[in-house]
Amino acid sequence: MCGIVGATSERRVAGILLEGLKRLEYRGYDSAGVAVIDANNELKSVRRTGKVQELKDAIAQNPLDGTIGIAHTRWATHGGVTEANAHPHRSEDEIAVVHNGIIENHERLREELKAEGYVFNSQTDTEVIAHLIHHERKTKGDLLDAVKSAVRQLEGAYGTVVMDTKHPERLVVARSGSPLVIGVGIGENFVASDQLALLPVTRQFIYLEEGDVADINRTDIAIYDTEGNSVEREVVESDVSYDAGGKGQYRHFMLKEIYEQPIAVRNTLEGRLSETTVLDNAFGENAAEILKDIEHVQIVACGTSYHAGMVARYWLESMANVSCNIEIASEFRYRKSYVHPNSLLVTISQSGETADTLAALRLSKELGYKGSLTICNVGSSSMVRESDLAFLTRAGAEIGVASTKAFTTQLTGLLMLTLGIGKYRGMPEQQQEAVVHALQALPTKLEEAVALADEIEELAQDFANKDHSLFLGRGNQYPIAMEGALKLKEISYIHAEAYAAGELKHGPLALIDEEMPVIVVAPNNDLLEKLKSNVEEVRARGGLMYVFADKNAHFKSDDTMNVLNVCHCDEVIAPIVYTVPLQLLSYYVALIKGTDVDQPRNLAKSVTVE
Ligand code: HGA
Repeated sequence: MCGIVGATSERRVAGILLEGLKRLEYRGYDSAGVAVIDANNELKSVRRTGKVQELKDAIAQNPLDGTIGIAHTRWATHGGVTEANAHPHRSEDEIAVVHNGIIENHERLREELKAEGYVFNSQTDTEVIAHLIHHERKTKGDLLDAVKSAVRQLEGAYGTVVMDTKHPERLVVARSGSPLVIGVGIGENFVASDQLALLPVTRQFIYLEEGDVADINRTDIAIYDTEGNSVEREVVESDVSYDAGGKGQYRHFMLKEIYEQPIAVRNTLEGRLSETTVLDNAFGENAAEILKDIEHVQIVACGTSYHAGMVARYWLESMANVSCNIEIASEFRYRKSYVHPNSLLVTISQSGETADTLAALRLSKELGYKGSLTICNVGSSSMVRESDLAFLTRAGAEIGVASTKAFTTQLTGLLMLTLGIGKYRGMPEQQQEAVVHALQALPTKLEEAVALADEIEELAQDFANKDHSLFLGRGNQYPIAMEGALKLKEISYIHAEAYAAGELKHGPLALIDEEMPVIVVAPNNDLLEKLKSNVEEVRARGGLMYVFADKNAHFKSDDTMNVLNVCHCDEVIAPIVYTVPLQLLSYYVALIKGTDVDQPRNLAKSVTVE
């Protein structure tokens, strides 16, 4: 999603801003821009569609010389991908604005501002912010007052940074529904939508809260809450490490992150298990106070995280003896749902800033949940800060847009949550211990799964010129089939659908022919025989199958079936283990097709707009 960087310093800031944008590139974007106020007190800006590198090249030709500036990577929501729609947007060559989010009442504001004589140069919702602030500043005189008054008129979501030639030493920023963090420097200060952008210049951060407006110059930071009161916000020292060039020996971040899964999961487990069960405080201090009373779990998530939640439903109902619903956040937040007594709301998000999931979490506060828990990879995120309980996945920074290690560590956390709730709901001790042992074996099993890479690379050749594919699974492997299909779609652009294998005969069998490869996830569980019947249904219709099977499941390769043997593992961790070969398949297919693996077209990493 969009990225924001801003800086006010004694030194020139263009280099800092561009490096910040580079570090946010992984989030996905379609255009980028920088604006500075130069020594003649003039606004200078450069914008480009395409990659940050193109913006960098353009600025190398015509250097931007200023000690205060703002920069943006845009993922278009309103208006096409054009230079004119790229941020920063300007008003009367005095105000410049960058914005993440969506202004829902932009049409009405646009008409009102046009009536005041403002001329619009873009189709974006963002441009109304620039003109509105300019309009307010004309009457109020001061930039801070103008921004405060303008944001009161905005409906929707924004993280915005504003610069004004009439106040050339200040950045005024506002946050509502889209994250912003202030980077505290020595004799210089910064702002960004994600601390990763600022790690080369500072490790001291202030996380703005919802409704905050801040007035920042080189030496001072003043913050005001929604009521306009001056407030103090804690300065936090970040321990995040992120090497922007850090693909190591790997060709893509995605491949690196697939290979990192054994270690990522080891980190997820560390210090959180006893010999017999999970420790309550894995979910936060006093977690037991909430977990012990839980009678129902409502999971809310989007995309890959939603698939993790789907697997968790199988685990929670079958082992923790607790009922569980799972819903896509964008649906949940706009429907009136029934809240069971003593319900726990579980949100799942890599970034902890996913707009729809965050909105669902906020909504849940009014709905009478017993408590909320987030499964999240970013400790400083809004979701972690706003949930009663949090389980940090410790996957490390995930840069590839297509989620890999975030997903397997989420699953690991959710299996631990099954223990965390199950132990209060009569889950037999022996069963808890068995899950603990399976979890302890998981990193090694993931190493074995990753070692299938060469075989899968070969298999991938068969998919490169296919347009469609079908993924099948049963039970808790059905969501894994869905995740496999999502990965293939995301990075190779091959149309992929997943079905619970028992559903085949209710429609999708009509699609089967030799042009439609069928990928089957087949661990050795009690649904294996049922799955084998489904495989025969495909074979009888001339389908070509790729079966990812437990070596004890006795599938044999032949003319219509390619079998890839996956290591034998405990059934309870099989969904996590079988994820890896499917990730590798989509990676190698994308590689052969030559798509942009780490930044697939039209997609963004942290989806901070609804
Ligand atoms: N609505 C703005 C910003 C979009 C955004 O935040 N994307 O992540 C635009 O379309 O330019």
